[in-house]
Amino acid sequence: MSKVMIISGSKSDSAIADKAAKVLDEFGVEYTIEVASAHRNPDKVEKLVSESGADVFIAIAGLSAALPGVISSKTVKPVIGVPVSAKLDGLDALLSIAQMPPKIPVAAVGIDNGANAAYLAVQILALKDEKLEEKVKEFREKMKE
Ligand code: C2R
Repeated sequence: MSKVMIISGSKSDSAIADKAAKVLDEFGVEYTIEVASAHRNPDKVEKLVSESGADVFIAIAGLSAALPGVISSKTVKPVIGVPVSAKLDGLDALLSIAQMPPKIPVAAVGIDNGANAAYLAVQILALKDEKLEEKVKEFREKMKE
């Protein structure tokens, strides 16, 4: 079963999803990638989230980025939102993700930063996975070189 589910609001976000996937591949973390828009097809989003056994969700969206918040409303697992720079240099999406109403949090990474979403997902999973924790520590050590 995949540990991470990456959902983007559109096929046009695929470059950002690929950045996240690359990092998850590097850490050997299983994931699935889906495209589903909370605006265009909320039923699909709900089905994906409710049927997914993932421990962490990465939600990628530009413009009025409802997707990460809607995913968060359907699960108690952590949701990491990635704002995409479709318009307004991504500020619209960043604020949509960071400014969630109280009690339904979404973690927000930087604009177009799919990689950071994956690093954070890996660290969340490492809380309950000693081998993964070791990999993260090794990775951090290498960073110092
Ligand atoms: P199109 O390229 O398909 O027109 O999408 C997508 O994430 C994409 O960045 C343009 C942008 O619209 C975003 N989108 C959302 C949602 N659905 C699509 N923010 C949503 O449900 O939040």
